[in-house]
Amino acid sequence: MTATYSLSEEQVRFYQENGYLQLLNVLTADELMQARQALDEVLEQQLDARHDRSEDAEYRKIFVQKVNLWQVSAGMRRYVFNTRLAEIARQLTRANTIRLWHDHALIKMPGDSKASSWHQDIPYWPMQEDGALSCWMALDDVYVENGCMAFIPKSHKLGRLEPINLKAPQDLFKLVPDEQARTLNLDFTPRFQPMPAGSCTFHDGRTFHYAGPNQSSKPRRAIITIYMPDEIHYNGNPHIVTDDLQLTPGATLIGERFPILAPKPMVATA
Ligand SMILES: O=C(O)CCC(=O)C(=O)O
Repeated sequence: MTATYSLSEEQVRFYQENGYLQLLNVLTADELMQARQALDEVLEQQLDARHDRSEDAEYRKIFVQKVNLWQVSAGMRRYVFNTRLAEIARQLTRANTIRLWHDHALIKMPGDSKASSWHQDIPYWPMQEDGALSCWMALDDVYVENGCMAFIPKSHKLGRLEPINLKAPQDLFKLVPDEQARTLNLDFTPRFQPMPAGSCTFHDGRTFHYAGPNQSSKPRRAIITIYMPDEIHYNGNPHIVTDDLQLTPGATLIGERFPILAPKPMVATA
């Protein structure tokens, strides 16, 4: 997984302006097959509470969520350490270095499926700075009816709002100050992101996003890799990924639990 993905300056600008970007067919057919296989194998395993967030039946209607699978599966580690994806994250954020925050698999099961309500990610992450971003990789073809992602362009410019309770949805849009919406000229029409398997979207942790219920007859599988640009500091809030680390507020999120996935490129010297 080393070949680079050629990103245009226009795509980088689109991401910076709108807070998300869709990229089609980023994985090769082999990489897609390996990622599906790795995920399906890990779903057979009994995972402890540090890796399994789907113990609650109501939550499972939204999605089955498994966290930091790179730590429990060689195949998932190969996927998460994909330098091509991390390098895209580095370019989109214009960062020097990209580190892993965590990965998670979100599987929307068919049947009694619920929407992933409109939310931002950053309010749930214990980070002092903004800028962390997600790569949402479709392992199945996704479309509106099985729960593809949707975004609100430019909503990242609103900054951090209050965290929404995903199980008892509040209306995220009610939290938006009218004046800010006017100043930013926000258009709240959702931009749905249907795409074939092996394609992905990147979104900033502040961008409003949503996925509808899975109304198809098959699971909708996605692997999300969350990247941190440059130095991000711990803000002291609880989180499944940091709870066992006894970090002090202000600590930099570095070290083997937050590995560098895209290093600062070497500058050629004369
Ligand atoms: O996949 C979903 O249903 C929601 C994804 C999401 O909220 C995220 O990747 O932050």
